Amino acid sequence: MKKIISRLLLLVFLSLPFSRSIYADQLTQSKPRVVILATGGTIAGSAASATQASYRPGVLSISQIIASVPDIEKLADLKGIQISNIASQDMEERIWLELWKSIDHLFSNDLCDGVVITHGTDTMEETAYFLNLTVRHTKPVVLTGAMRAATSLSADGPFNLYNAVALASNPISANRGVMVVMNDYIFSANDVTKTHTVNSDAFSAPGFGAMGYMRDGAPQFYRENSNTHTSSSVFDINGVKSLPVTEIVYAYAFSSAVAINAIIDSNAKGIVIAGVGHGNYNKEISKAIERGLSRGVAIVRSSRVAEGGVDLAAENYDIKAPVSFNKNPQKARILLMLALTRTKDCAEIQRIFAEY
Ligand code: DAS
Repeated sequence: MKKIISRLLLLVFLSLPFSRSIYADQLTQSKPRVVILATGGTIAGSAASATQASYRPGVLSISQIIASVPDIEKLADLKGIQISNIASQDMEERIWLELWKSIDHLFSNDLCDGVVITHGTDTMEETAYFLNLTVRHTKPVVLTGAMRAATSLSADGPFNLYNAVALASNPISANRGVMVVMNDYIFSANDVTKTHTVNSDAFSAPGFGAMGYMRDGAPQFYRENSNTHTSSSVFDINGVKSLPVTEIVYAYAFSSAVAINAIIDSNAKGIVIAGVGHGNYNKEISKAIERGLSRGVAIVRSSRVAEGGVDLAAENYDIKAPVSFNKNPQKARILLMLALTRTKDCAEIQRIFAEY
């Protein structure tokens, strides 16, 4: 009886003019528009044979890469733009600014519904985090790459790209911050990092875990990205030609202060300490930090340790350098660069690290 009633109600609903148009729209709805910005990396890599491990990154064009992925054109109306074709260890500030400008133009003029960036894996987390803090829109931006060259047996790039386009095409992906898709996992740009040098399962988010998972071309989200990002970010880099020079100093047993003092004497505006343990360092480094702070260099304490971050309850130091909380050194550097476009005040920098 219930079935008959629900069928009758559906027939009544579909007989109404407005529902027919809605229903018809859904049937004939045009595909989402996705732009793929290509920068290079292993996903564009080529090896001498399908089984050789070594390869050259940044060889194939984005049109060749798209053509190598069956069914990807069914997901969205695709447009590929070749921004660069480099190994991402050679990433440059000008490419970051060009990516930002391209995405801002595409979204501000409603020229697409989502953006995918193909990128080398070595610095993918950094480009993703930079865009997570500066692309002030809600539409999805998804980065992906590969750990095996495009010409390799069981290359992982084609399916990573398929997943990235599927994620960027899905309205449910909006307002989640910049994301990274690798090996079926969806990661937040906020906490993803590369944790294996060569394995195809190379990314994780220590202490946070993946944001979700791609299955059959659809995202299953486990959690939200709780830090401030994208459309809620204060960082406006429109018109910025270069970012404040910010370097990283790695701490280790009986580390000298040669590197940090050289950076202090250079034109650096900021330094991140990749400290041992809970953001610790020896007396040599401590003296150099004091010297840097007295010369107006902004210094933030992070840690070389993969998980746990650095909070203010650190060992007794008389130094007032802000801490990075859960930002690893390479991400703390990006946040400090952007913070320095707005302030040099220690307390304000610390507040920014607590929010982003
Ligand atoms: N060197 C690596 C890079 O371009 C290759 C890769 O994994 O994409 O980041």
